[in-house]
Amino acid sequence: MCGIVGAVAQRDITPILVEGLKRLEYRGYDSCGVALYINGQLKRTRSTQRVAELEALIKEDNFSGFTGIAHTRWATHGAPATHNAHPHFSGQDKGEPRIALVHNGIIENHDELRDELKALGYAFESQTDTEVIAHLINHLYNGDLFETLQQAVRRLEGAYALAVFCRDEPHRVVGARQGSPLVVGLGNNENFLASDALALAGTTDQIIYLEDGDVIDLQLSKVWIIDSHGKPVERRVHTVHAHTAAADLGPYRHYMQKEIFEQPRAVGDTLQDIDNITPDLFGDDAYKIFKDIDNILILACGTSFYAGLTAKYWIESIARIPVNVEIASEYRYRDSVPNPKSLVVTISQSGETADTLAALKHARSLGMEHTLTICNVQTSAMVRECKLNFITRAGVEIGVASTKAFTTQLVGLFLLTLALAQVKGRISEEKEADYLKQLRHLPTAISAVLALEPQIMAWADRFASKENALFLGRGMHYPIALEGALKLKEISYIHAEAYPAGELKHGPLALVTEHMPVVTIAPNDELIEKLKSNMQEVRARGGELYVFADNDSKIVNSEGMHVIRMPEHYGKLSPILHTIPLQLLSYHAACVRGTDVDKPRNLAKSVTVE
Ligand code: HGA
Repeated sequence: MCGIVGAVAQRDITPILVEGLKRLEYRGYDSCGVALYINGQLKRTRSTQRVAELEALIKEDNFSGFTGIAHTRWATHGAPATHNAHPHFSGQDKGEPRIALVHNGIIENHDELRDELKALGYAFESQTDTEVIAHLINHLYNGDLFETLQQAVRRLEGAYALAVFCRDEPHRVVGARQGSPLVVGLGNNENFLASDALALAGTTDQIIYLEDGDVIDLQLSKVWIIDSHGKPVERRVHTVHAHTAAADLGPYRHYMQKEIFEQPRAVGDTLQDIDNITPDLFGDDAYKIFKDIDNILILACGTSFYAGLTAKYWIESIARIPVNVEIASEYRYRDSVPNPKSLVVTISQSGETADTLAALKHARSLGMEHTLTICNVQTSAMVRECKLNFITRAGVEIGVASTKAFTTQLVGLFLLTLALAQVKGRISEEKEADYLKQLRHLPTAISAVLALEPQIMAWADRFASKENALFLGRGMHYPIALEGALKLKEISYIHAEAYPAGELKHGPLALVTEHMPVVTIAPNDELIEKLKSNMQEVRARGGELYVFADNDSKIVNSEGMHVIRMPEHYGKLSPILHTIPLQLLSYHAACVRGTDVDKPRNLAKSVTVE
């Protein structure tokens, strides 16, 4: 999702701004722009094309400057059009703008502020919520931009990361953070702001992670932070070895395909250094906290929510602790009954998912202090906000549709299951050792499933002409069916729904005709006979079944029943293996349909707005 880069330096910063935007591009955006201080004036260029086009425009206009800000926008208020793209200007009274501003997030009281500013004579060029902040700052401006921003943010409701500069103070960029990520990059007589340290890779590795409520003053040789109480504050400087987002595609056509094939490595890395199961894998206090809790509340969104649903089956069956899994954006706004003995588990690839962060804060405000996150980014807000954590080692995920982040989350959640079972005395040493052995074998087992790609491609050809699909699973494979349907929707735009197979007859069977492909996850577990009956119900209505069956499950190809054989049944870890063919099916169906696989329409990576 949208990105911010800002800089004050004594050299031309346009290449740094453009490079920063390019590094954030993979997150999805619909327009971009840059503003610079050039010869006493603020100049900007904006585009609804890619950052490469913006770069060309910058060259064409011969733009260069020492101070500036840049943005990739994922529209929330106002269409993705040039006049809505950031940076926004204010103070054009004498023809020359005074304030330039970029914003990530949503200002909830923008209507009220707009009315107020209109009454003061401000004219609005855009339909964005952002433009009100630019005019508000211009209206309050007293010659000191930092002081002005501190005053301005007091009027804002909602979420924001801001970078602002002013024609009258050319060696200064100021910023603020509330609910949307923002970092400072420290240089030698130059300083930077960005929505993610990744944007500054190659420019500086000295990073300060700002906290909610921080307002920041960035000058050439000074960085000054005021916290939410208005007090000056020192924040720790981290040395961040940021990885290059624009990683090589290698032999792959898309990042998504590359990331699907990286899963043996990602799962292997996530398990690296784990010699035995111990609560310490989640932090020093984990033993004490796991002892104290009597239930679990998992909060997440999208694919991470489905990882949470899978974990419910594992935890309740192995650790015998009751689990509730909730969509973060629902939980944060509903009346719930808090239990201080809950372990609140958040799951987020980026660790910056706005809804999940807000849900976590909500849970804490209700007195639930035991918090744990499963996250792919060590330096994220989620990791900072939770007492315990488990960092997956998927590596940077560039494809918007999550693949390796999901399977490594499942690995983290299975380890959590075992650690909880151990602390609660609900698992024998032998069983624990047995599960650990299966986990260690996962990379090899995943590689064997990846080898099925050619067969899955043949199925994808037939899928590509469909507009609807059903996914069926039972038990702990039902969340995997949900994830499979989500993946197909996201990247191929084929409408897909997932059901627990036993639910078919309660409604969705009405949709089944010879035109409806029905993808079925059929592991050889205790539910297989029930599932076979559900499959017959589909066949009896002419539905075409595409079945992923374990080698030992005795389901054979027949008319209307296409079967791909997976390796032998993988016990409790089977959901991880059954995820892989569904990823490949969606990926290849999308390729046949010619969609933009890594940047599906309307979607963005790291969903940092509500
Ligand atoms: N609300 C602003 C910024 C959107 C944003 O943060 N996108 O990721 C707008 O619509 O321009």
